[in-house]
Amino acid sequence: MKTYSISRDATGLCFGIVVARFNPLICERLLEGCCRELEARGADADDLHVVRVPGAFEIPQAARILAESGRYAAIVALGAVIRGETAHFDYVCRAVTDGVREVIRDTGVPIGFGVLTTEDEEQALARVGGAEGNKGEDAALAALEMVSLVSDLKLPPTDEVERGGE
Ligand code: INI
Repeated sequence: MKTYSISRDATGLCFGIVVARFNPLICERLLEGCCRELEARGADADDLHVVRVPGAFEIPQAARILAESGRYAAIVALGAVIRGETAHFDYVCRAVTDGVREVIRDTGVPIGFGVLTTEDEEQALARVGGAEGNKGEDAALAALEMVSLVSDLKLPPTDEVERGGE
């Protein structure tokens, strides 16, 4: 069996991070987790470029501009949509998930999806450093893994199981 190798080495890579300002306590913790993960994997803090948008609904527009700029190896999208606080929860969730997926499809640039969609703030807090870990870290790692995969998949697989990182 041959496998495609995975790199988790962020050395020398530049990332665009789009973070919503809505639900700031949650979103700032997502951002901390995201940056911590990328720096732990070798990224330079100066290569993490953060753009804050009003809410999750605005994430895809900013992500598209960053992706189309060609400056970034990957984008990370961070936000928190909490059902208890909005009657249009479903619309905002749909807009941000569809929008981010369309940017990936149209540009080919990997985007880690760290937008929480939860029933209440308690569930969101559990996902930014509580019982469920930090989804900002998870989204950053997913984006990083996709950077090498999207180029490696154009070539036949190697026999290596993994390379770089843990
Ligand atoms: N935006 C969020 O990121 N999370 C939410 O929970 C939320 N709620 O509750 O409404 C929310 N709304 C704002 C929306 O994303 C847009 O910024 C707004 O509609 C202006 O376009």
